[in-house]
Amino acid sequence: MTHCILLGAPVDEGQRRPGCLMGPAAYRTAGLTATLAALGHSVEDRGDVRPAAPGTQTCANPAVHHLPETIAWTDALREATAAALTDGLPIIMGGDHSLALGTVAGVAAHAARVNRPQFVIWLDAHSDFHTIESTTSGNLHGTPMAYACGLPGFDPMPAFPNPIPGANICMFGIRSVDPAEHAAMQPTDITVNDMRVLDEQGIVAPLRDFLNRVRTANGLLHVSLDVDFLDPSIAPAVGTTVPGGTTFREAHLVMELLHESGLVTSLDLVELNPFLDERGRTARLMVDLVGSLMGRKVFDRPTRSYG
Ligand code: EXY
Ligand code: MN
Ligand code: MN
Ligand code: MN
Repeated sequence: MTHCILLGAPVDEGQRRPGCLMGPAAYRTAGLTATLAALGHSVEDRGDVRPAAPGTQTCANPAVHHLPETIAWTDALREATAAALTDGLPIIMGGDHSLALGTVAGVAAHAARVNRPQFVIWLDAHSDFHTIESTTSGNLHGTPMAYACGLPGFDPMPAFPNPIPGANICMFGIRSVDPAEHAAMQPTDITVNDMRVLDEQGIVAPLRDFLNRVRTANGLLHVSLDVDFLDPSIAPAVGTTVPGGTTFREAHLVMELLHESGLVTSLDLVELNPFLDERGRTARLMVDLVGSLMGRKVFDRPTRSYG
C-alpha cells in the first residue's frame, strides 16, 4: 500500500494551446482518486498548487513567452513536490510539461536530502531538451530535460538543485527532436529509446536494463508521462500530436513493469488538454495507465527478473 499524494498543477503557460489548465479537473473527474483507492492505496489530494505572483525576469531570446510565470510555477512546484516526497508518492496532475522544471527539481532537492541518486524516465514523443536560449518556438514545455541536466542557457531560472547525470535518464517513445536538441544531447549519456528502438527490440529489454541500474544504485525514480507518448489515435487530447506513438498495450506494459519493479517514487502526468479530448477518452486512458502503474493487473504473476 502506498500513500499517494495528488498535486494539481494547472500550468498552461509553457505552450500556446489553451486548455492544459483543465488537466487536474479532468483527472479528478475521470476518477483518479477512486482508481487508486480501489487498488488499496491511501490518497491525499492536496488540491492545486498556487504559484506566487510572477516577477519581472527577462531573457535575450525574443521567442520565449511567459518566462516569469514559468519561474513562479517552477518555484512553487519544486517546493510542493519536495515536501510531498517526505510523506508519500507525489502524483502531479498537469498541466503542460513545463511543470517538470519544478517537479524534477523538487525530486532533486529531496534526493540530496536523503542522499540517494535521482533517476528519470521520460515517456514522450519529444526530448524536451531545449534551453531558454535555443528554443525557437519559445514554448518552455520543450525545456525541462535540459534544465535538469544543468545545461547552460537557463540564466533567468533558479539554478537546478543537483544536475542529473545523463546516465540516470532514460527516454522512451521519442520521435520528434529539433536540431538544437539533438546537438545538445550528443555529448550526454542519456539513453534515448526512440520509436525505432521500440519497434526493433520491444519495450521490455530496454526498460529492464534501465530499471536494473536504478535498483543497483538504490535510486529515486521519477516518471514523467507526456500524453503524446501515446499514439494520437488513442490519445487525441494533446496539443503536440506526433504520429507513430506507443500503442495501448505498449503503454500499459511499461506501467505494469514499472509497478513490478517497485522503484517508482514520483510521477508527472502532463500535456493533457481536455479541451481537445473526445468524451474524456484520453483522460480516462491516462487514469487507467496510472492504475497499471499502481498495481492493477488481471492475474498475479511470479516476480520476474525484469528490473
Ligand atoms: N521541440 C518542439 C518545441 O520546442 O517547440 C516541440 C516541443 C513539444 C514539447 C512537448 C511537451 O513534449
Ligand atoms: Mn506558449
Ligand atoms: Mn513533453
Ligand atoms: Mn511531448
